[in-house]
Parts: sequence; structure tokens; C-alpha cells
Amino acid sequence: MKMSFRWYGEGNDEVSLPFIKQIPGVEGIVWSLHDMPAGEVWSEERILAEKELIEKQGFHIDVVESVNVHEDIKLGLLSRDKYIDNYIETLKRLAKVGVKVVCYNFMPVFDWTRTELYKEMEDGSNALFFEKSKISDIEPIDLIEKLSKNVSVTMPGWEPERLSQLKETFKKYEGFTAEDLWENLQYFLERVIPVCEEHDIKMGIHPDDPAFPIFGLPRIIINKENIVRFLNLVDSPYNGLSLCTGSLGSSDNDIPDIIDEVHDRIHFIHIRNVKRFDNGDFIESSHRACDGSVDIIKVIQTLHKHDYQGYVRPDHGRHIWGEEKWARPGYGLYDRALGIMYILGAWDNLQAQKNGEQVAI
Ligand code: DNO
Repeated sequence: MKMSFRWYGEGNDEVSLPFIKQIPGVEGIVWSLHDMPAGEVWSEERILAEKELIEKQGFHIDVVESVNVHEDIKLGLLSRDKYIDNYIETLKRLAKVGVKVVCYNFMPVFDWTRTELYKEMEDGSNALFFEKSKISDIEPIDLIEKLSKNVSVTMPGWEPERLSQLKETFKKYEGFTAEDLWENLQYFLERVIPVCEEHDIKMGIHPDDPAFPIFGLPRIIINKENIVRFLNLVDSPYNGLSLCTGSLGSSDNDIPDIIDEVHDRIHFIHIRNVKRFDNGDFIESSHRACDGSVDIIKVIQTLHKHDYQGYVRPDHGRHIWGEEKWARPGYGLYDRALGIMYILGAWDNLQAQKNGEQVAI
């Protein structure tokens, strides 16, 4: 596996590249032009500037997360072709500078959703929390307003222009079904994937987070059956998955089983843990298998069994050692760095066993 770390860009992330450099094993930065509205073509100058910045610190730029999909594409409006053309142009420009994988999602309106960003834990740390009952009695706009109060940065999926149109966007989705979303996803892929094949850049869809419908909007990348259906929409290695153990772990998915089924189409993985409760709530926990509901060790063993050679990053960590004062929700430095050490510890151990080395006790 190739370890990487998500970074939001100069002036947009309190975690600096030199700090990331000090985490053992990180080879690449997972990046994006976060201020670029969905549907616009990314400028070549901006792409090159970002590449230079990241490579100067000794990291590769192989993975972009995300190039966001314009809402009109998900809705299947007439205007979608223009936005797909733009998407394709961006992909070509990214491929030209050496990007290998683009992570994206196809969730209506929202990206990831939680009801609390800094839920306090007994040990004094805090973490992203999803309380199911809160979602049913709150208007989406009120939830976003409540959450954004303590946050000074723009979070992916919660961009101001997207939020300012929330009411109108919801109106457009009235009567919209999961099958409509499948159809529009297929339309998008049928146009984009042939270009990816030609330019050698792989697409990895991110599972829906949480992995069940919210606010009456359909969500489809939520379980094994649907992931298999998705991969068959366009059966090409360029149409792949960004497996996220935390998103799929928000409902009762057997993630090692999913990996067994589709490992050859996984291009990128987010590894993190969540603790699920019987009432449907979940909280993000440390990466350790015993701290959450996802058996992260088994996930790593399964990846190792299939000789996974793709990209990996730790995902959301808890905010620890006081970093909630400055860190982006879920994207502090410390717990993600600890997560990396856990993942690499497990991986190195498996490698050592494979190589027949004596494991010191
Ligand atoms: C959350 C992330 C997601 C992910 C997008 C991909 O922290 O995993 O926001 O980047 O869904 O498009």
C-alpha cells in the first residue's frame, strides 16, 4: 500500500507540509483545489502551482480528492453535458501533470453529514458524531447553520455557494428516486470513463457517508450489492472505488467481504473507525479495531492478502491534545498520525510474516 495524507492547501490547513513530512511512511499528499466551484474547469496554472508546492516537499501528487460533480449532473438536467465537458477537461489537465486517481462522490446535495463536530469523549478528546434522531427533526439548513457556528474554515461539501442554494436544490430533488440517481450516474460514467482510459487516470467513487438515505434524499453507494452494481455500470478498471471503511462502517457492512469481492477495482482507501450504537447513532473512534465497530486489523489483513498496491490514507481522527482549537473537524494532525502508525504497524507485521522473518517478541 502507498500511504498518503490529506492536505487542504496553503492558507487553508493548519497542518503544514513539513509537519506531515515528519509522519513515518507518508509518500503522497491527497490534494484538491478546494475553492474551485463544482462544474468549473480547473486552471492549468493553479494545478501546476499546487504540484510544485507539494513536490517541493518531497511528496507525490498522484491522488486528487475531490473533483466535485455538479448538482445538475446528479439531477440529470439538460445543462449536465456542459458540466461533464468541464469535468472531462479537468481530468485531462490532471492526467497531464501525472495525477493517477481522482476521488469523487455522487451524493445528492450533501457530502458527509454529522450532527455534531466536537462531541466530547470521556478521555477529554472529541470527535465527529452522528445522532440519528437529530436528523429526523431538523431542517438541513438549520443543521448546517448550527454546525458551522464553531467552524471558521470551509469544509468540503459545505461550500458557501452550495449552501446558499440549499432550498432551491432540495426543490429540484422533489420526487427524485434512487433509480433516477443510478441512471444519471451511468450517464456520467459513460462519458467520463472512456476519457480516463485514454488518458490513464482512474476514477474512484467514495461511498456515501453515512451509508443510508438522509433528509429523504437517495443514497446509493452504501453496501456490497450496490457497489457491485456500480462497478458494472461501466465495467472498466478505470471505473473504481475509493473504499472508505468509516463511511461503509456507519451501517452494518462486512468490509473485508466487500474487499474480497471488488479488490481489483479499489484504487484508493480511507481507513478509519466508527463506533455504531444500536439506535443508529455512530461516533468516530480511534483507528484501533477494539475501539470501534470496524475490524480495522481484518481490513488490513484482507488488503494484504490481495497484495493491495494502491493508495491509502488515514481518515478522520478524533481531535486530541487540544487540537480542536485549531484543527479542521476530523482533520487534525495527531490522531491521523497515530492512525498511520497503527495501519503501518499492522501492515509491516504482515509483510514480515510473508517474508518469513522472525518477529521479535
Ligand atoms: C470526508 C471525505 C469526503 C470525501 C468526498 C469525496 O471527510 O471523506 O468529503 O472527500 O466524499 O468526494
